[in-house]
Amino acid sequence: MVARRPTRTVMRLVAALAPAALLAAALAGCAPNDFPQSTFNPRSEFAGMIQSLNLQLIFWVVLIFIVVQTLLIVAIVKFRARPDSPEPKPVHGNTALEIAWTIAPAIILAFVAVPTVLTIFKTQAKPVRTDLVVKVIGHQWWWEFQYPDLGVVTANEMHVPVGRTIVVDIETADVIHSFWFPAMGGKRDAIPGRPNRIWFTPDTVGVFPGQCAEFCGLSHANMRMKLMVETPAAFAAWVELQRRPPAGGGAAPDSTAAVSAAMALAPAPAPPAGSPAARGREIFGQSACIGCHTVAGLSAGVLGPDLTHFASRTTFAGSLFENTPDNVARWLTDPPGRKPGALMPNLGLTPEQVNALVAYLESLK
Ligand code: HEC
Ligand SMILES: [Cu+2]
Repeated sequence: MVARRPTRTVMRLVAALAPAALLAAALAGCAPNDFPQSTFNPRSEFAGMIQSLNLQLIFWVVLIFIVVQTLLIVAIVKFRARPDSPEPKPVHGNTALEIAWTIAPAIILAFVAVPTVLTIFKTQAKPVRTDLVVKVIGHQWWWEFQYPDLGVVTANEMHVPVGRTIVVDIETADVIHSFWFPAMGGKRDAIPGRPNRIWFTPDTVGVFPGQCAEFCGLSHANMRMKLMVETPAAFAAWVELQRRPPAGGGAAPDSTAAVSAAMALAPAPAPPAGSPAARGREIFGQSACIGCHTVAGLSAGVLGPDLTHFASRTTFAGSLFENTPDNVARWLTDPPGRKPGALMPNLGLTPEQVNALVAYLESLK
């Protein structure tokens, strides 16, 4: 029995629709706003250089594609075998042809190589200006940001002023990570024992997502971060807040005490005695938290993120969760259950302890 073959009409329909379907699939990649981590939305001079190189290469690639496909189609149609056509003449040993198809690719490669190498030199060069230095330290699986000249330490959300050249010194506390904000430009690895550096000048105010770009273990995909590009005034206000001693008192770090005084910034008021936040502070100060976390004036742990101004951050745990009381409560109840492999253990806290701790953490503005 002969299998039924699709009718000609069906075949024609498929042939007509296939290119349309392919085109639709290809064009779906062109909606820039649906892909916040797209590399095609440059927002700094560094990312602009990569974009321009990319477009040049795409130009040559498309040109080559069109030329080759045209020749191929012409050859198929024009020289196809016909019932009475003679044997084709062999071209083996044709010196002119062989020279041509050696030189042509060499020229094409030169058009690709020269802009590529130039861009590598430009993006690897020393920064022309340094307006702000940020030291970023990759940890399994979160990011630490230190501002050595401002006395600020924070995690997972990097604040920078727009239009200023940011020099980022990249280090790691454990394995290899890679620092990558697609809107700002290329990736740069955080390698043990080998400080790395990248610089860029953000040109647009906004929040840009980033992410570790070098596989670094179980929660590599959950090692995200945010770049908050702010007006210089908003950035200065953020810095002021970050330098303020935290709620709950404790001394401000020495270097910042004088500055806060000069800025007339009073320490945030301590949580009123007997309040859930005060109870939370007490639990925090008496449990394992202080071994891993810093809250200025209270503890000095360095295994986990600095929590001095935890409530001023919009997300936590590698920018994985929105910073809401519910999410923080769920986190404290079982960190590795919320984020696979998280290096903060489940401390077996009771719901009362969790609620008090959440109240305390959310008071750390
Ligand atoms: C053994 C060390 C350790 C202990 C003990 C510990 N933590 Fe953590 N904590 C971490 C690490 C590591 C992270 C980062 C986890 C990640 O994002 O993968 C973290 C993250 C956090 C975060 C999210 C911070 C952010 O901005 O991303 C909070 C809040 C937190 N811990 C609170 C606490 C509290 C409260 C306690 C005490 C009840 C505690 N931790 C005990 C290591 C610890
Ligand atoms: Cu990583």
